[in-house]
Amino acid sequence: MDKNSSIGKHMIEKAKKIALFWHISPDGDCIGAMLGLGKLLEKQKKNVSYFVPNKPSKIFDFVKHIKRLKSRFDYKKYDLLIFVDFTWFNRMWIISQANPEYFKDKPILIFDHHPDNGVDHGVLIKDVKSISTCEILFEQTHKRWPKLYDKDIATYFYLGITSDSGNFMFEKDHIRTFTNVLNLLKLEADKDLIVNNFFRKKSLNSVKFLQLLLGRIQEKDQLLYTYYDENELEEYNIDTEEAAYALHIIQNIDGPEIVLFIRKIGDIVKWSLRTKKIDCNRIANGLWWWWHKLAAWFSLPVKGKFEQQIKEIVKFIIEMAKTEH
Ligand SMILES: [Mn+2]
Repeated sequence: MDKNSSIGKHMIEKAKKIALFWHISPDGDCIGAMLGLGKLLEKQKKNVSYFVPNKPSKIFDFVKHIKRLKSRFDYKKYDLLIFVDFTWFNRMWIISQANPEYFKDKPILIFDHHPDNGVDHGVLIKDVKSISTCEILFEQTHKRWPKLYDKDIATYFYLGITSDSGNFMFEKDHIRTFTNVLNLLKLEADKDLIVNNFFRKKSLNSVKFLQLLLGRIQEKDQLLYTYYDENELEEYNIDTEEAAYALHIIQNIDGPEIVLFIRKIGDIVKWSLRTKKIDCNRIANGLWWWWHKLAAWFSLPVKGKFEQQIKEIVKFIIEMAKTEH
């Protein structure tokens, strides 16, 4: 990573016009990484543009300058393209599928912590041991540009670390994460803003939707699940991020070994899987596209009746979990 870090530094120094990209369904890490890095670049008199494949959730409306992000890429000439929090082109498929040729010969710099690969060119600053892209960015940029830091930048990077770590619940390198977070707090990261707006605040509609999904819970052997169809969100005037509140609640239910949260989005069924002890990496062999030890996400095309498809996959997962013991 060190060699690529200095190449990356050189690429940034050289570039005047920079486009930053984030992945589809941006999360707190992605948003914090884009806006934090973007502000650091703007302070160096760079011309920075921000692009997203789809609009961020309403839950991020509290984030300063969130409206700077444009959801339509302009395909103009940029000296440098920077991807944060993803390596796969697929994670921003709306942009890359519209004109994949555009990206083929462009200088690309990537900051990421996911294990996936798939970019055929570009300088990769990747650390899969890190809990978040914001952590990598903070470590890389604070020692390089300490004087450029301000309260906003510290708050952006704090948002990424706290959201990707589930507010410091997930297993990773605690000493590293807490050291970085302590340094961000010393730089006046606004922890209260994030706790109040990101972790505490819920709309009444999202609570009512939670009620609906709790009513749908099914239990089978050591597995618990609930589900919804995207079409149901409109009635409640909430988006998928707000609907994910149910996952945060059901994954903490005492008892079941595996928790599944299933959503039908267009012609795709998306699955979030959480386990207590069973290693997702092992039971998921070949089926998922992203996992760490106790969590996995995967997508399957809609096949037949939604509820029937759920039953079949649930059965498959129960069998996989059994073979592991
Ligand atoms: Mn991340």
